[in-house]
Amino acid sequence: MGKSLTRKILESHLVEGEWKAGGEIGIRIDQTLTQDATGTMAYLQFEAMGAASLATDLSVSYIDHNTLQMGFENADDHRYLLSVARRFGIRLSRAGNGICHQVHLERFGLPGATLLGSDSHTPTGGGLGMIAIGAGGLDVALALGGSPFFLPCPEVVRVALKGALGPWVSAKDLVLKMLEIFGTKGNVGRVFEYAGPGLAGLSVPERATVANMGAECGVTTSIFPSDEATRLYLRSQGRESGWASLGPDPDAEYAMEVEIDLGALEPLAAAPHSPGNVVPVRGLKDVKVDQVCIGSCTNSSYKDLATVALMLRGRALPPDVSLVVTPGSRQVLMNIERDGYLADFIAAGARLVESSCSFCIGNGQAPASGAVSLRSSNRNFEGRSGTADARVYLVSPETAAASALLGRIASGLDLEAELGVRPPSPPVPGAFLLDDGMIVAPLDPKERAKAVILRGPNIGGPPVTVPLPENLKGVASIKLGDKVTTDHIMPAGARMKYRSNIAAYSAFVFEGVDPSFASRAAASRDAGSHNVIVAGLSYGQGSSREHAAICPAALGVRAVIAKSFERIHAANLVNFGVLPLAFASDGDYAAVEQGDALEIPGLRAQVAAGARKIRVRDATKGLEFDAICDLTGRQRAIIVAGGALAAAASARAKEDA
Ligand code: MIC
Ligand code: SF4
Repeated sequence: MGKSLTRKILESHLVEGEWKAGGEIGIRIDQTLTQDATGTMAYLQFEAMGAASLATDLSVSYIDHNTLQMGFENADDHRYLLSVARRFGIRLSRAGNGICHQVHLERFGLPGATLLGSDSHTPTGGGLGMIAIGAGGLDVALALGGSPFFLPCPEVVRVALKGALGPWVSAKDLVLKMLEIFGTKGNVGRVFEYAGPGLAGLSVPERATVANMGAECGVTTSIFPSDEATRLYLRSQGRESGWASLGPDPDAEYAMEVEIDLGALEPLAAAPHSPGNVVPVRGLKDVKVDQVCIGSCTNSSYKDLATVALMLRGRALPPDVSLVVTPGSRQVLMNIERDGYLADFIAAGARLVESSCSFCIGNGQAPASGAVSLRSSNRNFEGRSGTADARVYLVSPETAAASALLGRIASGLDLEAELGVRPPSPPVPGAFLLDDGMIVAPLDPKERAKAVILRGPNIGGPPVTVPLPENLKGVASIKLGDKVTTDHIMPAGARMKYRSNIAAYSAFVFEGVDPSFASRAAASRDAGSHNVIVAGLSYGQGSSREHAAICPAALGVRAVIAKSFERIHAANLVNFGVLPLAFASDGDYAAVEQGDALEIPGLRAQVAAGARKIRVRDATKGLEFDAICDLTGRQRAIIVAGGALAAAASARAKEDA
C-alpha cells in the first residue's frame, strides 16, 4: 500500500516512534512561529532552558495579536520580543506587518517542511503542502532548542474534492461544510488530507482558508498537495525556488475518506455561538446586521479583499451598518493599494484597522449590546467579540460584503438578484509587490551575545511548577459542561495584556463563567488544598494559549477530570504538571458536584507506575469511581516532575552529571 502525503512528510521527519495509528511519534521541527500573546511566555521558557542558540532552520516571532498599546504592557511585550529575537537569531515581524499565519504563508512556508507554531491556526501552512501544527508555547520553546515535537501518530482522512466552486461560493463555504460534516469535537488525532480533481481550481490562499479553519474541527492539521497552484503562488512571492511537487502515492492508504462536490456547495454560515453550528445563508434572510468585519487569518488575502472591494465599488453602506476591514498583512495592504482596491473601501465608508488580529480576538470593534456581527474569521464563541450578548456569525468575505450592503444576512446570490451585482473575479497578480522591510532580520551570530534582553514591569518570570503531590486531597472547585473553550478558561481581548504576567493574569481564570472562581481557588490553594476542575466533552477547545493551563496551575489546580479533552489543551496541561483524567462514564460525571471533596490516595505512585485507571474518592458523596489516565510514559514522567520545564531541567542535570 502507498503512503499519504501526511505520512511521507512525518516519516521523513521522524526521530522517535514509528508509523502506527494511535502510538506516539516524535518529529523534527524545521520552522517555528510564535505570536506576541503566546510568544512572550514561550521565550521566557526558552530563556529558562538555558539554550544558547536555535536548532531550527527558521524561526519567526510575530507581533499581531495585541497591537493596540492601551497601556505600557503591550509595548513592554513588543520590546522584550525584539530584544529576545536579537539575542537568539530569531526573525521578528513587527506590529503592523500582519497576522502570523498570513505572513508566514507569504514569506516563509515551504512544501514538505514541518512548522510548529504557538497558535492553534498554524495549520494554515497546510495550504502550501507543509505539516504545520499548533502547540503550546513551551512545546515551541523546546523545538527551538532542538527537542522533537511529540504527537499521536495521526489517523489520515482523505477529503476528495470534485467539481468547481459556483458563483458566490468560496473556500470558506467548503471549510464550513467540513465543519457541518465533522463538527467541532471527536476529531482529535486526525489529519485532513485534501485530494482530487477539485483541487485544481483552488489557489494557495483559498487552500489556506480551508486548512486554517480545520483547527475548529479539532484535527491535528490539514494538508494540501504541492502542485502547480503551489508553484504559481510561490512564484508570485518571489520564492519559486522553494517549490517541490509533493503528493500522496496513487495507492495511498487512508483511515477514512469523504468526497465533496464543490459545485454542489452553497453559501454557509456558522451561527452563534460555535463554528460547528453550520446553516445555509438562505435560511437567515430575516436577520438584521449591525456590524460586518472582514479580516483575520482565515480570510484576508489579496483575493478576499479585492473581491469585497469590487462588490463595494460605487456603492455606499447603510447608515446603521459598521464595516471593518483588516488586511491580513502589510503585503496585502500594499498590493490592494497599488491595484486601486483600497480606494473602494474608503469610498464605501469601510473602517480600516491595521493588519493584525484585531476584532478576531476581541481586541477592539466590540459590537453593540445584543448586536448581530458577521465576520469572516474562524471563531464565534460567546463573548469572544468583547460583547457578552453579541451574536456572531462566521461567513465568507462575499457573504459578509453582500450582507453589509443589504443590511441583513444575505449571500452574493441575493445581492445579484436585488442589485444586479455580478460575481467579481479580480485578477490575482502573478507577482506581488514585495517588501520585507518590517521583518527584522536576525543579528550576525557574533553580535547576538551582546544583545541585551529588555524587560519592563509587565514581563514576569517563567511559570513555577511543583512536582505532582503524593496524594491528592482537594475540592472540585468548579463543575463545567461540554465544549468549554480556552476563551472561557482564560479570556483574551482586554485581558490579553497580562499574558507575560502569570500572577496578574491568574486573577481572571474563568472570569466570564464564574467570576469568583479565581479567589475561591486561591483561597483553597493557600489553605493547602488541591483544586480539581470537573468538565464535560471537549474540554479546552479553541486556542493554543498555554495560559489556560499555566494560570489554573498557579491557582493550585492539580487535575482536570473531563469527559474528553482537546489535543493542544491536554498537551498544555501535561506540560504544566496538571493531570488530565477522563471520566469512564457519564454517570460518574453526573455524580460529582462543585464543592465536593475529592481525594486520590497514592496519586504520584500510580501515575509513575503507568496505571491507566486511577481511583478517585468523592468524600462528600461517599462514593468512588475510576478515572482514565491515558498518558504515555514520556507524559507521565513530565507530570510527575511537575511539568516539561522541570523535566527538561532534570534531564539536563543528569546529562551534566
Ligand atoms: C485565538 O485565535 O484564539 C488565538 C488568540 O490566536 C489563540 C492564541 C492565543 O490565545 O494567544 C490561538 O488560536 O491559539
Ligand atoms: Fe489572530 Fe484570530 Fe487568527 Fe487567532 S484566529 S491568529 S486571533 S486572526
